[in-house]
Amino acid sequence: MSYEFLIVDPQVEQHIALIKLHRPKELNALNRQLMQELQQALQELDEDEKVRVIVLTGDEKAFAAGADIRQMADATALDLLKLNQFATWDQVKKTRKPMIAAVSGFALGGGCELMMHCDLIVASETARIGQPEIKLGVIPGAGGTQRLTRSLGKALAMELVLTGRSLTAEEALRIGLINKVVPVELYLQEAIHLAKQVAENSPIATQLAKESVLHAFNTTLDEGLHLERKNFYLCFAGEDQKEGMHAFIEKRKPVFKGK
Ligand code: DAK
Repeated sequence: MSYEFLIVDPQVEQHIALIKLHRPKELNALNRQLMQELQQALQELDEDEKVRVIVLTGDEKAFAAGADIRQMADATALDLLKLNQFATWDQVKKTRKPMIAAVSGFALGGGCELMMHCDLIVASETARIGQPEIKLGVIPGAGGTQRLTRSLGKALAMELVLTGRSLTAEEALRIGLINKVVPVELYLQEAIHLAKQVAENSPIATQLAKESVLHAFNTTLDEGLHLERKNFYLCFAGEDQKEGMHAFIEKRKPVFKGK
């Protein structure tokens, strides 16, 4: 499958796929076609048994500077309702495999929201992260008000959403929005390195772990504990759990097959 606004490598390393947003002149602004292509690529990679982890990146200057303002500027509320753009974002949300964002430069508006859909985030020192929608007369539309509040609490989320100011990578790291900051020449390499650590583990367990952690944002403690327990039991349905535990007992490295 070839794409106009994405570069996809389903095997950048063993078990690791790379999706690069590729609309460089517009700072990877997320127009409708790009989002449809992303939906398609994520769906294919999520179904590809060889892929265990997906790394999502842009380029040095921008991860993504937000949804395409030119495409939205003259839309009416009914246009947006009919276009139902949330459908493409839903695919990002429902991707079961762990996703790692490798972020450099601008991650603004929809770009910040796309970054927050990822499970781990590695940023370059140049990253600028924020929700500037308020300066355009609107509010975040792809989860920004909810995900920032759940990650950072009310005070910081309010400040970012009401002022539109962006965070440096260091600040984002300090407040726990992202996982790592590295020099710009290393951000993609570091994200792939992190992906390799995840990909060494059982893909069944990593998917169940992802589902369980994300559930915590959406439910009561008792409900979350209930799902965790069920997912723990489910790990015992496959060979990977036997391999992991017997490898420990036999003092060797486990080889997980995703079975
Ligand atoms: N949309 C369209 N074009 C953009 C863009 C964007 N978001 N960001 C940058 N560009 C374009 C610029 O127009 C410019 O194009 P030309 O003029 O050269 O043709 C080119 O990219 C380079 O940008 P600049 O010349 O502005 O570059 P600078 O380095 O001077 O400034 C900047 C970089 C990132 C500070 C600046 O470009 C900027 O402020 N960009 C806009 C950032 C922003 O406000 N982002 C939030 C957009 S609203 C939804 C899902 C998601 C959303 C909404 C609904 N549904 C599912 C319904 C999300 C909404 C948003 O993200």
